[in-house]
Amino acid sequence: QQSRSQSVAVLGAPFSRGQKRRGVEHGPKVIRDAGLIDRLSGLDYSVHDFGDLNFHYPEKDEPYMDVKSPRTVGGANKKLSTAVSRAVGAGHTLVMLGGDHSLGLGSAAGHAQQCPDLCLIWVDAHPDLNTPLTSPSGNLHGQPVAFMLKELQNKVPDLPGFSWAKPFLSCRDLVYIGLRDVDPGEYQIMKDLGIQYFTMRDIDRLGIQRVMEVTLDHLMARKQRPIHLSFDIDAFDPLLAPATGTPVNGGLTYREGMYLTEEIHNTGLLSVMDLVEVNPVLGASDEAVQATASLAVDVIASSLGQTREGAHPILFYLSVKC
Ligand code: HAR
Ligand code: MN
Ligand code: MN
Ligand code: MN
Repeated sequence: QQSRSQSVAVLGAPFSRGQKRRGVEHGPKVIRDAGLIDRLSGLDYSVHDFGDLNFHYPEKDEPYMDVKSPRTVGGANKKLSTAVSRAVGAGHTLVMLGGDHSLGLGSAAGHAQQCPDLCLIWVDAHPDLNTPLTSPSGNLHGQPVAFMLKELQNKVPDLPGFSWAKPFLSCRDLVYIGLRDVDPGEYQIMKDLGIQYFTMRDIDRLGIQRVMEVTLDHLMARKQRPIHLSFDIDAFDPLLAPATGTPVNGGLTYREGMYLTEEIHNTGLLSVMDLVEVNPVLGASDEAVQATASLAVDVIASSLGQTREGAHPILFYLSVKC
């Protein structure tokens, strides 16, 4: 299977104001230091590292109701959306390195500017579907999907800093995988809108093979369309990905993560992916941080075509005649 684009761009978004725990802004650095660029180059892509975005921090950013840092998060996402749109418009397959998951909004919104028919696969322990009114924490990394969905338009108040963010996604074009920590408001929205989702229990019951089959059938039912993969590292079990802000027991195994991403690669439709919520400050040890960052690199490489079967170079001196 060929990927859509032979050129991969990597964009860092060192941003942490969508939640309370500092450190996740160092995600792009530790993921690069774990060898990301070499791994992608080894997959025969031409890799363009666009470096890290530089975010602007307003001096005063009072909460809006309970929602923390709305102008800061809104502004960072606006900037990210412009950068993502430009990279996709230039023909790159884009890898966005977070940062916290509030960045999923800017990334997918920028992608949608170029590809209005995109679909979204959100791999996460959490649906990140709270509205500013249902959020139990006031943290915007638990809310990005609410700002995307057209069906929630009249449920989401105008936050300062978010006037640029117009909903662009239909709830039919979204699938969640890996859920195991869902708030009451999120559950109600998922049920009311009939969003397709697979909890860890569903993965236990069906197996990851069936989950991916149903996911892709659901999203591609009418036609093939570009995929936005938003991968929160906390989808994995905390034993594998300890360096993250909101770990939840009972997550994806390594093999489930690799199968999931292999299947996405095999569609040939991956257009943008996010890898978010790696927080090196929260690792109990250097080994814990390295393990998490290295897992992030494996997820990205697998999404972009690294296989467990081995590479497929044509070694003429070995060619077998039959
Ligand atoms: N659902 C909780 C909230 O809204 C926690 C959500 C966020 N954690 C994340 N995002 N890492 O997936 O605050
Ligand atoms: Mn998330
Ligand atoms: Mn999460
Ligand atoms: Mn391939």
